[in-house]
Amino acid sequence: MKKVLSSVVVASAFMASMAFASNEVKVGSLKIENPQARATVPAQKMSGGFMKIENAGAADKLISASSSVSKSMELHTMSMENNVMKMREVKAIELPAKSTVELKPGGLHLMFIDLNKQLNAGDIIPIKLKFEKAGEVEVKFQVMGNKPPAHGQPGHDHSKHH
Ligand SMILES: [Cu+2]
Repeated sequence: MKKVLSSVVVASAFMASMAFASNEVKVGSLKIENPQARATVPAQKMSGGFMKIENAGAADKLISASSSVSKSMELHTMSMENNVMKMREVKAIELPAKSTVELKPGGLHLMFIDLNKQLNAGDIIPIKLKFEKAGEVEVKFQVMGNKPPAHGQPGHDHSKHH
């Protein structure tokens, strides 16, 4: 993470650190921390979004997400089936009372479907999240990730994802 920052946005390191500092959003009894999206290579149509959701109150659910950079967004889970990592869509992401749920690579995640632009490390992508009880909130996701490989080939992370 530090390496990406220093090589890509040396000049705006100060602004980047400010973006990180404000990277925590509260809505109702939920606190959303460290929202991140994964960088893409040109022509890549999907990517993943990750965050940590702390629920200090009663049980809630994340029921949908949307952004202006993709046609739609889905809620996904990933699991091992016959030694192969598989993703599938889930209707909602459960947020049990007084617990923390982490969306992270290899597990639950947001999925950008049909991206209309490339996501570059350092970009800020506003995503609207809708919770059953807490309602709607816009969260700024920071794009993190590897620099696109030299020949426009998908990186190892992406080939695994789809
Ligand atoms: Cu997915």
